[in-house]
Amino acid sequence: MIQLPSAETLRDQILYHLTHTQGRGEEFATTFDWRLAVSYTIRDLIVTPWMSALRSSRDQGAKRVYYLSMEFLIGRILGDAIINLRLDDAMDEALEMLGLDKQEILDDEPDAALGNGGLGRLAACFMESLSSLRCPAFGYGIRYEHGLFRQRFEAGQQVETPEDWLNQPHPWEFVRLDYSFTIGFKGHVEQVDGRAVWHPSESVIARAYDTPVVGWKGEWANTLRLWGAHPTTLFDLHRFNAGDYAAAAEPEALARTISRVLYPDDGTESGKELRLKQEYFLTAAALQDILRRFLAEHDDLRMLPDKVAIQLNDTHPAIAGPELMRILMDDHGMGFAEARDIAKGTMNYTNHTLLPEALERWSTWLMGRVLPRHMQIIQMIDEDHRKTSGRPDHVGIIQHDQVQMGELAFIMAGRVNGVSALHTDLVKSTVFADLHKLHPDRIVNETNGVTPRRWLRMSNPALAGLLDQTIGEGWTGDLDQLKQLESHADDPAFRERLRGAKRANKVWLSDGVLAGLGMKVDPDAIFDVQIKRIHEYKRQLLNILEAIALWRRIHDDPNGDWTPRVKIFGGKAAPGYWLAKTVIHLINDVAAKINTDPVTRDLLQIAYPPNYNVSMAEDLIPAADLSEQISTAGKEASGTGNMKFTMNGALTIGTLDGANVEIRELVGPENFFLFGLTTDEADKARAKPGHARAAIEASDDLKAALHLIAEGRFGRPDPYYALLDRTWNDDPFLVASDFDDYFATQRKVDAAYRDQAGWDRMATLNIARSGFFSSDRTIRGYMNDIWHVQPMGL
Ligand code: 26V
Repeated sequence: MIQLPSAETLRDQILYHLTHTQGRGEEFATTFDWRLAVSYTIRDLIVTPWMSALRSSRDQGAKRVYYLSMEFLIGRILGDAIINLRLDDAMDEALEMLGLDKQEILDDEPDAALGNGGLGRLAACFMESLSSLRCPAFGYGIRYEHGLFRQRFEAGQQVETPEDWLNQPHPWEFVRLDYSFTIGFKGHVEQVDGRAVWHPSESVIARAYDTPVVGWKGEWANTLRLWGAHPTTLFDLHRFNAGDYAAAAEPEALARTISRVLYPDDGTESGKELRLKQEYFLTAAALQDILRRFLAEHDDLRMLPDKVAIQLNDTHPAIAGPELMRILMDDHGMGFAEARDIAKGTMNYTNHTLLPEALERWSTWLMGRVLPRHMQIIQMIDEDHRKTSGRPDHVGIIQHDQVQMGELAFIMAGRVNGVSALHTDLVKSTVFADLHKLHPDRIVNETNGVTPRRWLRMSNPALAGLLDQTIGEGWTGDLDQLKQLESHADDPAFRERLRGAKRANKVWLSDGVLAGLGMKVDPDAIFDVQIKRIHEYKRQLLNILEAIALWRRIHDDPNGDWTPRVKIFGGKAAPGYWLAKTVIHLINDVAAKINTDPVTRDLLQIAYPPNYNVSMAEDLIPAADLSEQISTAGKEASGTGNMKFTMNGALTIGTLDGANVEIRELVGPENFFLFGLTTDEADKARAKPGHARAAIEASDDLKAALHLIAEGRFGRPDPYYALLDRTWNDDPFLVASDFDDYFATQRKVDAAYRDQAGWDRMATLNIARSGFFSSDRTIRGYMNDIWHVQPMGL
């Protein structure tokens, strides 16, 4: 057990850091100064378990886990660290003594938005669970100077501006000048005495920036090591002396470009050279660091698989296979087969998407130019696999002059995993069907999870307090204990308190985010929330069309028995994703019309706060009654937002897609609003010519909604013609086919919500049965099935 400091000690430490670290007197201190002083105070308390974790891992020669990810969507750190150290009460007291507003201090921290969406946020939850479970681990990523772009709306349309979180001191990181590695690109390969020698023609320095990630109860902290790119030569002195200052600074500018900005594409493979360089930069730096640490403790590289488990978060770092083989063969003189077996024994790959446009492919030309030696090794790996597996001709890494990174990752991995039961089945039967047949034991499932510390204890103190009082605090570190709530589902007093907690969260959201949009909403209306990246397959279009149809119905019968509803959207579109941007525009246009309609205003409202991010999710999820998980079946690999809503007592309206399937099974089908085609039915429907047109003709509600858009009832219709045309004539994501069932199911939601006791009972059972979706369970699965590592003793 760690010794917790008192409120007085915290206060004194904050004042110490304000003066001596921040260099400010109390009377001059801004919120920013105070926030840094508080952060340094908390950081001091994390450093102790961090150092002892690093020491004991080394002393015990522990096997370590390395999580390689191009994205870590961390959000804010301070509030989460306070919770994990269990200092919330003491800190409240300390800040009160100092006359400071805690919320204002927490809100001053910029989100670390080093990720696009689900894949990056999963990596952040995993880092927290790895520490909570005392699994020795490092996360490796890129220290992007600019995280995911900021989103504004202008005349209803998305406008992107650069994100700038490092434009101020970042108190959580430690720069490690001694851990700097040279990363080469391009150049040529020479054969010297039968060995290949790569002579890169460009190089940059990867410099380590470490952030400790503290686990629940503050007993253990692992390292998130983000690499920043720096020039090998600072500037060109010749050019400087000749007076050409811009040219003199060129080498520096070029090098830094590599860690300058996060690619915001999320699901479209763009084939850009800079992206490939970023991927290799992360991977090569991580591998040099992993081997440096391994060789400091062991001398036989054949032991690598016993001491090192590398997890590739999607194919983005999949160049790790060839890179590790290159080091083993070219630098350590190993033969191909031995190097291959060591690499395969060390590496594992997680697949996060089946969408063909998101599967990474690099032209052999680009790969050969940027990484000439790796291209050779990829060809050797492909040829070796062809010979040893007896595969059919259409299977292989290189197809049509492209390096298919999924195939490369699969072939170089000991284990390949999907992220939900359904997704893993589809991985086996679709993208990797041929490879699965050749390697039937390789693919395993690890259903995603989320950390209950951030997503319940921190973000929903009202519910967390009720849980503590009802079943004790043990659920925070052992989410299965939520099961004990089941016996309270029929207790009216408990349900009353649950409703009170939800209502308080709804009022908080209304007074904060929604009031900020100039909206006044009824906290007793259903809060219906869809927050995620804007993507065709996620079907925000289905949701907004339902809103239009409902609006029309209310108009036809304004005195009908309607259940008031506030629909809330949040999410960004990739800057080049035209269709997604059109959907954003449509949602805003429809909102502008409906929200000012005196006839329906009290029954239906639409809110779309801009710049959705982790912090906004923390405000929205606890206030949600209804969670929209309405992707076309077979398209959402897992979803993790769906799990957060369930834990926070929202009910789900959803399709049989991703982890929705498991959520529904666990909470019980009677406590889940299911609609829509299954994966098989969707595939069949899509194959029928004219499927969308037929569905639209058969649905008065949908037809009317589409006509209202085309008639210009929500502003000028011309921006929407192409979208409407696609919905009528193509509709690959089956918005039309699923519409009527969705609309009808929403009316069931309306009815269910009016039965308060019934709704609260369902909400209680959703919470009680959500324990499975803790990322602690997921990480235990990876530890047992994939990494073969044990939690460390203290
Ligand atoms: C792909 C690309 C392609 C190159 C440009 C940048 C970029 C960035 C991200 C991606 C992959 C997106 C895949 C992804 O985020 N998948 C999501 O993973 C979640 C965690 O497993 C899962 O819950 C979501 O269902 C799945 O969509």
